[in-house]
Amino acid sequence: MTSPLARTLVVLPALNEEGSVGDVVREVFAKLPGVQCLVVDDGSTDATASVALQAGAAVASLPFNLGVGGAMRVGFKYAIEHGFHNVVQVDSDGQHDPAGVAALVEALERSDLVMGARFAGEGDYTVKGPRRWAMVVLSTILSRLARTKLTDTTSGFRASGPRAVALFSDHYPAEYLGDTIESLVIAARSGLRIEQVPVAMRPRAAGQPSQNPFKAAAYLGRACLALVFALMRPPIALKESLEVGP
Ligand SMILES: Nc1nc2c(ncn2[C@@H]2O[C@H](COP(=O)(O)OP(=O)(O)O)[C@@H](O)[C@H]2O)c(=O)[nH]1
Ligand SMILES: [Mg+2]
Repeated sequence: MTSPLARTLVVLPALNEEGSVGDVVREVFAKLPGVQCLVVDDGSTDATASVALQAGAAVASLPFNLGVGGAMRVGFKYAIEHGFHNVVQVDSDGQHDPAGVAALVEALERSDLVMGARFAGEGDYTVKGPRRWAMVVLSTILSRLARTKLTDTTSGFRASGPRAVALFSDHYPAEYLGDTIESLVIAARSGLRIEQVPVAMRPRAAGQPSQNPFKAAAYLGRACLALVFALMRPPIALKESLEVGP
């Protein structure tokens, strides 16, 4: 295990993605030589697990739906048990181009958590209306907390280096919405270095999104509430071996 990609585990949280997960896994292997791939099948009722296995991924099948946060916690623990240094989360619906993973992993040389940001110049992914405004509010608050400019705080396209993997394997929030907003709050307050890198977004390849525009606006309203609750919790101390210098 030498190149950074060989020390990287790509984790795909998946809920009923039989129509796209196989292609995403194959694309990950084709575009990222040396990388390994874990699909966390979160209580799917379709053929997600067998399609992912056939495409060559390792598959963890959860007995019932835990949500993206719980699924990612499985991914972080798997990474530690199998000696991976980095974890990159990629959607299994094809919206994230695996080609972007290389830039995220490269940025892990200087940061602990790297966010793939959709509004930083790449691609043509746009969001309008209340969802956009809620995103601006979240970005402003979280950018301050993280001491770096973050424009896409709910992005699921993100890379974690060794310190973030260790922190998240024990503390990745499994509550509703915790996987996006609260995980950033936890990372920032534990002193991890966070940065964002621009990525392109594509339309979902198959299946159903978990949200329509109305649900999306409500989602972001609740995300703001989740931020308030996350800020009310006491910070988590890093284990000594992981502590960040002064
Ligand atoms: N493990 C897990 N994955 C989920 C769940 N809900 C959605 N996902 C996955 O998370 C990713 C993003 O979900 P999606 O519905 O596309 O959200 P959107 O891109 O924000 O519209 C996809 O890979 C989904 O399969 C869940 O409850 N558990
Ligand atoms: Mg999607």
